[in-house]
Amino acid sequence: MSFELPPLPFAKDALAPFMSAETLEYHYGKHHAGYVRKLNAAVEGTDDAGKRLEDLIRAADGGLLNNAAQAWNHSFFWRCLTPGGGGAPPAGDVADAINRDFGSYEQFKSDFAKTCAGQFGSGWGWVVLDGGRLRVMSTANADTPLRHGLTALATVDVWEHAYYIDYRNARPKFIEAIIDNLLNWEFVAANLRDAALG
Ligand code: MN3
Repeated sequence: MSFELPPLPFAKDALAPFMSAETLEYHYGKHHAGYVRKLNAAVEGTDDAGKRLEDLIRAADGGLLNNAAQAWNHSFFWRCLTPGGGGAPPAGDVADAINRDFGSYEQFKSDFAKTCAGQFGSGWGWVVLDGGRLRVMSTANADTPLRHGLTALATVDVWEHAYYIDYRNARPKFIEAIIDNLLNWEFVAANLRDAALG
């Protein structure tokens, strides 16, 4: 296996009731694992097998790109979640950047939730660093900020498989639950620091 399915950074039942163990059994154990399996099948015996996943995503296209990007997006997504997370970020660089670029945490939350909910069909909502400023955006299907020269700081998976077990069709409720209860601000802060260091 060239590319590995990273272990979840929390126990499968640690995010309940906001994200159930059953959702993680399917979302991580079937969907994410499936993208990694298909990616490995596609690169087996090729030069791509030895590449860094990020480099592969920047250069790939077609089905290879879709599986590589989904592998990366999901690994990133799990790290954006933590039990006891969410709500306004603690005082520090992330809180300062949110106030600078959105005016307030409440405005940020509203913009991020709307952007995530408004993605038509499958995709991802993102907080990205774009020219030194934070902004929110969404991408369709497997598309990822890496492909647009942007640095991802946080994401919410808004494919139906992310929320259908726990929230049925209520995508906005799922998004609000993540933003209020699970968002891992320490991981966001680390991403912002890494970007500043280049
Ligand atoms: Mn997913």
